[in-house]
Amino acid sequence: LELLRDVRAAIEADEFILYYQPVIDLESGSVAGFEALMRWAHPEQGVLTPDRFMAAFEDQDLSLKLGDVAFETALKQMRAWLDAGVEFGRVAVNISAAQFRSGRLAEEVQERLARWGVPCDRLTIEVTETVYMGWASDVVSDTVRKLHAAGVMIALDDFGTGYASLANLRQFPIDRLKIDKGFVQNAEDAAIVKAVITLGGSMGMKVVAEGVEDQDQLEALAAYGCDQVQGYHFSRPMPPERVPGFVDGFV
Ligand code: G
Ligand code: G
Ligand code: MN
Ligand code: NA
Repeated sequence: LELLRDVRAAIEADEFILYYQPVIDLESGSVAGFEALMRWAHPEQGVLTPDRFMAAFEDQDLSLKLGDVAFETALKQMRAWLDAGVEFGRVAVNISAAQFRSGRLAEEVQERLARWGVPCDRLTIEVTETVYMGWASDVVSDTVRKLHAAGVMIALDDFGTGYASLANLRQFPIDRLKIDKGFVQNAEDAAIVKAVITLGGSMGMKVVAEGVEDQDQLEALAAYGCDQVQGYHFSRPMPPERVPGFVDGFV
């Protein structure tokens, strides 16, 4: 309760910011884009990760407010990078279940993109398997369908940790399948990782491996035909001011 009160005050004080983690395209060897990850720039405790304020994402009202902050912050940042000629590719924003509840998320996102003058094809939305399979699947399906039709890319996050089957998921227009880092990091799950990459490819989705921390993991993923990778091996999530330098220095 105290945490929720503090989060509410911190939203008012603009203490929530986004860090950006690069997503690397293995075929071209270039930066495909960045995932935007929320951080709390706490005045006393420093930069906090979401595990320190997870309860806020579970609160309906606060998770809507944080969702607004994430979108506005990401779009403002993309506008600035576009103006400065920074080749950031696409930015992926994580969406929580609460944000679908209004039934107007697709319209809201398109209004925001238009307001900031950011093209739809600069944005990816990440939705977890649990959200797809959870509350009002038809609302989620309808929303992602509209966004996909407008050119926003749709990524299925944390794939393999929930209970969705690929057969269920065929009703959603999914562009990217993100294999959860748990599978990527466990050598015993190599067969699962391989199978997901093959299956994703045959369903017309690009597959992104999360949590790549070392060269061995990277080489295995490349051998399996994984399309894109993300993880500490390339970079931890970074503050936006480090993005232009990362893009310039990445070969
Ligand atoms: O960075 P990491 O500790 O950065 O993030 C932890 C979890 O918090 C991840 O599951 C991530 O998807 C989630 N998360 C990070 N930023 C956001 C956000 O802006 N919105 C939502 N809904 N979840 C987020
Ligand atoms: O949105 P999602 O649940 O996919 O959030 C990604 C989470 O994974 C974030 O907390 C991010 O900081 C974290 N992360 C990104 N790369 C790595 C990595 O290589 N190793 C580990 N342990 N965590 C990572
Ligand atoms: Mn994510
Ligand atoms: Na994930």
